[in-house]
Amino acid sequence: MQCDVAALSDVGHKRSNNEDCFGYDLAKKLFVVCDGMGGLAAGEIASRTAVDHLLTHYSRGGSGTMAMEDSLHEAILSSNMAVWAASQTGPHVRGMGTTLVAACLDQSRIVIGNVGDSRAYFLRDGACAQITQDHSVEAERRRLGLQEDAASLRQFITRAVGVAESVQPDFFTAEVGPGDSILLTTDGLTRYADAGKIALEVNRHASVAEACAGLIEIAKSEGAEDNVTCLLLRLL
Ligand SMILES: [Mn+2]
Repeated sequence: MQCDVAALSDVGHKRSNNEDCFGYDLAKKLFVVCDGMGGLAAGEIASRTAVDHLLTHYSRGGSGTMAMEDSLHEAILSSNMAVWAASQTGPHVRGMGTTLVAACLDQSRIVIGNVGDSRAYFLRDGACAQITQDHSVEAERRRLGLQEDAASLRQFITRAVGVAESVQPDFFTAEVGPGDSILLTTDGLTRYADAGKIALEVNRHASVAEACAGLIEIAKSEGAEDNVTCLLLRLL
């Protein structure tokens, strides 16, 4: 299946550096967005390391959806080891980590893998739905039916790539067809735009590049307290 892709990242209005990172490989049909964390430049190193490593180490073995999920799983575990190993090289990078949301495609199916609170959304026929579940204190308490405590908890993520020797991604699989779109994005957008707002913005634009720019503009018009990144994929 052929696809159009566009991606944009913006430092936002409050941060001095951009710890978000994206990458894709159209030949492998692999797309990824990461949001790094750690002191000084460590967050940037973590997210860049994870993106680069995933793109390099993802290779489809076998055929079928399970093989695609297995390949993505292996590549995420490998990225985790790369960030973890890098974090052991000195005090300036100790404890660094990153969220990761990745999508890979074959002829008719998409597999999404995620760690942390960067998200994948699925858009079809003008509607938009969140696919991934955040690994954050706030989201996990809500899933347990507990009262939402405070926005102050929102920033705490419960899983990240590179903070330990092992990591547990979640996976989601869907049948996809021409006209469907997938958005990979960081919390720098999702704190300002829910699925309805994302659908409205994406549907306003004919091109994926303009839609990405429009989504970034929503975050910037709302204050853009964090880095914001969008990767939008449209199936042809
Ligand atoms: Mn962020």
